Amino acid sequence: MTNTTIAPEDLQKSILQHLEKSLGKDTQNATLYDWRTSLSLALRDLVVDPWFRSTRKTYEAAGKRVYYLSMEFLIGRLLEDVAINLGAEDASRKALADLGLEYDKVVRDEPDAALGNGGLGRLAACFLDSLSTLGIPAYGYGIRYEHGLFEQHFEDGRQIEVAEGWLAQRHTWEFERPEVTYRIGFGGHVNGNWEPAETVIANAYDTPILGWKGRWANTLRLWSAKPTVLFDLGSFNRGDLVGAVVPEALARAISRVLYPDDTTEAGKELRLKQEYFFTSASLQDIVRRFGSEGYDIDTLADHVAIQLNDTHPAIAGPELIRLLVDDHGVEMARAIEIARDCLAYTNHTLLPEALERWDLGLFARTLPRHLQIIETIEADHLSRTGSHVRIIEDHSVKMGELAFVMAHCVNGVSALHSELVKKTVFADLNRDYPGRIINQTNGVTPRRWLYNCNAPLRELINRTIGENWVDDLDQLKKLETHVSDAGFLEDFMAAKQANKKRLANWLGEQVGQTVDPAAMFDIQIKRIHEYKRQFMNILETIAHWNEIRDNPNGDWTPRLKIFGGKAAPGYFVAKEIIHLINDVSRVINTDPVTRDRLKVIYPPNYNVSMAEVLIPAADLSEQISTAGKEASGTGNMKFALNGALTIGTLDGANVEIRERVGEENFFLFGLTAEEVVNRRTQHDFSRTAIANSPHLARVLNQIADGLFSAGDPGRYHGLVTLLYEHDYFLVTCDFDDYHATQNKVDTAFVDRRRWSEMAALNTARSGWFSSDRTIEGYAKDIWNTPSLLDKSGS
Ligand code: NBG
Repeated sequence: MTNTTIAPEDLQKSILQHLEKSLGKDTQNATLYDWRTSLSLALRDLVVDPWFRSTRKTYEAAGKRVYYLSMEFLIGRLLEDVAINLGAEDASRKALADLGLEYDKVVRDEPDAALGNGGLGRLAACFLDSLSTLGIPAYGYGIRYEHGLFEQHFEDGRQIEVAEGWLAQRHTWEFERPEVTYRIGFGGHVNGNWEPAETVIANAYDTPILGWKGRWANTLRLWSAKPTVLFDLGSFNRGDLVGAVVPEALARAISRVLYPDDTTEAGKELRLKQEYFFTSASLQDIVRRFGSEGYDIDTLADHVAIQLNDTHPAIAGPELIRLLVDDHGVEMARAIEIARDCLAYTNHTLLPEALERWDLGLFARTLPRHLQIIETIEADHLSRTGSHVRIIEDHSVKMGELAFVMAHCVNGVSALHSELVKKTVFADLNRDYPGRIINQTNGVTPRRWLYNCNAPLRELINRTIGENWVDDLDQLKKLETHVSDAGFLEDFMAAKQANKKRLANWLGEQVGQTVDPAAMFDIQIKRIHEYKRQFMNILETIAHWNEIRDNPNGDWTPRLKIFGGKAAPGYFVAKEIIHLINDVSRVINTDPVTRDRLKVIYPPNYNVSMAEVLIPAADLSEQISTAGKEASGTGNMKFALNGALTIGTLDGANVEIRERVGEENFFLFGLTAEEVVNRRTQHDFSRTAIANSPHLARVLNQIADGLFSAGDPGRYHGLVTLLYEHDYFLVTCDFDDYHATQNKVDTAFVDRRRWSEMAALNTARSGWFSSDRTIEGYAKDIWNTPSLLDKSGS
């Protein structure tokens, strides 16, 4: 074990030195930013050693590296991550305290690195953490967006998007590599060789990703776009000041912003360029590194495992073939084989609108050489398999099919999802390539999502079963024997209560709302989408409100409903749902009859750091998607791990969570994936469901009458009509079961002993949802990459 322990005095010395020498400040003038940066630099110094050590070991082992290509890495803050992995949290606290500073305040000053939209990006960040913890040599490759995911503000309850600016401040964790650059071409013609019309430079920035106990560190390499010519001096000298900066502006546009779409295809030329930009830079880098080790190009797949995180980097197939054929003289048929042996693809959604397709004209204009190669890939695929599945069809290039055909392995992200991938989106390709589709159920890193975000529970677990669970999460099972112990359960609930108090304070600070920490904290946090059914949740909230008003002296379990999440800026219905939630919250929270029993809060700008405060405080986790639509979910795992009970459908990883925590410790409701498909074929299913549900009918009438939109009664006409006419996500059909199940939750919450047992069992039985387990699965089943940590763990 090589836990880098550092004495608080030494750390303090280093902090002060960085304050002076790296930032040019003295203690009198230092701001919070200066202190945070100095602490970060002092800790970063300690990361360099394990980082170099890992690189040396990787070269010595001469084995295989994993390359994780992802358009998104939703990292959040890094300071605490580094501190805990170094075992330097206490030292940091102490060093700062002696300088009159509070550690928690300093770490909260760090802006979130929000280089992702949601689950897919956060999964990539968890995977980096696990790859380093497991000591598997790996690089994450992505884009260094200047602006991460937009900031969400509410104006009169409506979502307003504001550009995010995490790089306005120095990003302390990265190392710029001005010498690591590649040329990326676009457009032009192919006359024997590809002659691009336009070229930009991809420039590398490296962030070390440290694993648990500092035993290993991998690299996250993000690409920034730069112009080949910095400045057009000719234009400038002619007095054309704007024209002089145009080339630079155009080039930089490529890494300027993260597309704020979640599961819908952007359909923009810039997006295609972004995808090719980072994929090409990464592959050039991979091939260069491989070459520098002196291997024969024919053995590339023995040393290189490339994982495509969704279809965004699917251009990797043709690009790798292009590099092999055009630059290394490999014969085309062999190049296709080599590329396929290197590549694997993860599918993250079944929503048809999210499977990328590029207009053929746009594609041909932007990547003419790649189009030729794709035609060859397609011909090869058709002739080998006799398949009728085309990659180029209906005047478009289908990236899902391309990724599938060019990957030696395709995986889904939960057991149910992987089966549906086989039966639906890739049914034909599954027949053409039997066995190619496998499952790797998602996971989450226990370092961030339990150890760091939930100190009270962490301490209780450490006291009860020791500390080895942090990188061996199955050990949480040992807690099961304590669940019959009343003292343990009391401590478990005390930890939950401490987290709820912390959240109550946070809500007071952030949204100026006072909440009762004894109420049930019921939380739904995720992107706003029709299939995730925040709509159903708010409708049920109104039904519950009605019930309390009808019987104000009833014995109601007090509830705090919390919503969090952003909508894609162009997703009109999702934005209407946000507006409705905010309108409903205003009415309910000011109702003197119900106010002590029901409250709805929607803090704006949900992000990773907010999740870290919300999840440990949850009693109830809302995982209520239409069955068959949520590929996996990972928030569901974080909640269960932190001792929240789930109310959920049989969708995504909910199925596996329920199997593991036990069906008696999970509130199940709703149609199954199969029933959903059948129900849609029934005539007028939503009108029938509404007619049969007095609760729902009443709620919809209230909304339609403008009860929540005084002065603008027609505001939600569209949303209500949607349910009557095109309730594709079956809100109306699942409503009654959801409502009845929520009532069961209310009753269950009152039995404190039983509830605490159920909550503790959720924690004890969620160890399997560690992303360490997921990565071990990928390493064994897809990559064939062993850990390079010694048996002793160093
Ligand atoms: C999301 C799914 C989630 C899943 C994550 C990570 C996309 C395209 N998909 O259900 O919606 O948990 O991926 O696999 O963002």
